[in-house]
Amino acid sequence: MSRAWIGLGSNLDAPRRQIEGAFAELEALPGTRLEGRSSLYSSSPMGPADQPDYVNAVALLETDLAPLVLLDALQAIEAQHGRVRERRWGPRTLDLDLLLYDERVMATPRLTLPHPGIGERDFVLLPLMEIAGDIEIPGRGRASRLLAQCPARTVRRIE
Ligand code: A4P
Ligand code: MG
Repeated sequence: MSRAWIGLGSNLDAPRRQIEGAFAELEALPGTRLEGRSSLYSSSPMGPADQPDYVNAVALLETDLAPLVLLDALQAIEAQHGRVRERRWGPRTLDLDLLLYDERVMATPRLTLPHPGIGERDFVLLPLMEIAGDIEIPGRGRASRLLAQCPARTVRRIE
């Protein structure tokens, strides 16, 4: 079994419900257990400002699925939530990012590990640290140090 950390985000169509539904769907993936889930967090949008605030959270999975198979599964869940890809960093019903997969480091056209944005995003690092503690991000350093260096700090816990 491998450990995979998933970042969840939504800012359309009842974001909290989208995130709650996604936790249930992650739990139902084949060969996979939902081992942990953070609280829900709210944050101002990174990127275009003319979009609603986001709800973000992080899940820990124990899984038999290989990284690319897991990515396929995450994208299938996004599609079920009616995700439409328009502009970069634009609003979305559900975004599922594969943040970390064991200590794997890779950069391919479809998958980069760790997720390239992980180190600059308070809305990823804070929920991650809630359930992972001061985890080491391969090639980047400790989560607490990355969080201290984050440019904007708008994230807050909502439940
Ligand atoms: N991809 C490569 N590596 C990964 C990985 N580790 N996990 C590829 C997931 N996908 C990965 O992603 C584009 C492609 O990245 C995928 O096809 C996959 O093969 P996408 O989700 O289709 O595109 P995107 O999400 O629109 O673009 P991008 O740059 O990935 O956006 P992000 O990074 O997901 O950011 N503000 C707040 N406050 N909270 C948010 O959650 N999210 C975004 C989206 C913008 N602003 C936000 C938030
Ligand atoms: Mg994404």
